[in-house]
Amino acid sequence: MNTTIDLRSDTVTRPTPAMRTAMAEAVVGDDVYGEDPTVNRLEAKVAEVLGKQAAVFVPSGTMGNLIAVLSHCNRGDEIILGDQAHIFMYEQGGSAAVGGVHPRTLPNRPDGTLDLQQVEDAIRGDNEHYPVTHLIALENTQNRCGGRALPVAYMDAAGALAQQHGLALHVDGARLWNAAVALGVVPARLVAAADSVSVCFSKGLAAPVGSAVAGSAAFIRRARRMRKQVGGGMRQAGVLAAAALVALDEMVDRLAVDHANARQLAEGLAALDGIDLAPETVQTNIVYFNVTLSGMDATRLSGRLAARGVLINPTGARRLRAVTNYHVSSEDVATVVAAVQSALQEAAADDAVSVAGIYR
Ligand code: TLP
Repeated sequence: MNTTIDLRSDTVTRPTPAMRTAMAEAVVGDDVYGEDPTVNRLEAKVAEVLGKQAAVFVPSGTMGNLIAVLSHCNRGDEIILGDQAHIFMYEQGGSAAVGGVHPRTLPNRPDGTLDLQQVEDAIRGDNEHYPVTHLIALENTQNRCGGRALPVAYMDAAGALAQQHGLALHVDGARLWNAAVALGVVPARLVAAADSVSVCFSKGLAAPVGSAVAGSAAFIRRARRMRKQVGGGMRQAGVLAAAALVALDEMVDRLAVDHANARQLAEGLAALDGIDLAPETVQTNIVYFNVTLSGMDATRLSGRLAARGVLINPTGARRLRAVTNYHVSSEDVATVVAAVQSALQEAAADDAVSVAGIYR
């Protein structure tokens, strides 16, 4: 029996009973030969859901982004992306390290978008001093901006800008499902203007493993070659694709529950002395907050919460991130708020004791 409430990420979600059954019963074959019927079914379904010609199944979101960038760009080309983008922050600089692709970062605005005027200004002219700008990448939802959903009109405008300048647009849609649910649109509409999209099944949708990249048929042929090159060609991967199919069929609409729980958490935390957060900015399942209590920092608060059975990661000196997910209920959220309050009160009491100690 697991009594820990784990808000470190939605990546911690475990497969549902329906997924385990589907995995056990999956019809499989060698996917590198294109012979796994379950993988083929998943790829066709992902392409359809995202409104693209084709898709390729990959082990992780990181690999999906990497092969997408590598399939768009040659060595020395430049990608324009946000300074808070997962591709820039959390992928070990893979597109530069593996693909020789030069990152040109622009500040993400608090709502997760890039200023499209700044994007346009950053596009390089034809000058032999410069790398060749080839790609714009957006992230929807934008994780480090608090899981903000970038709206359809913005996505369309970014796509139009890319097209006008002969660039490609890639969307890191690890949580595109969350964005679609929060905005009340189908995923395909959100990425209609994108040339490629990566999506994940193993985060909010609770599948154990797996992501996909979608785009034109020609682009996905290149991406498939890149996947093989970086060691992502899987064999009887249908056991994983089977869980991803269940994820798409059964787990997308329920993300609204995670979003409601995140809002409840944000409102509960915002009411506490020593916590700073604007609950109205919480749109999906990610809640960033700052601890302002003097003498307390994010690592210490995280430690005190762990001692109370609540796991929340520090993401900065005073900043923490809590991610609601399939295993976290509304009652759990109430428990988490109470645990944060008690951790802060205990810290304040300890502080009072040590101050008293100084003057004794
Ligand atoms: N994000 C993880 C950590 O790496 C930060 C998390 O806990 O949120 N794109 C986005 C927007 C992501 O948030 C992540 C994972 C990925 C790509 C990478 O996916 P995986 O972990 O499957 O490689």
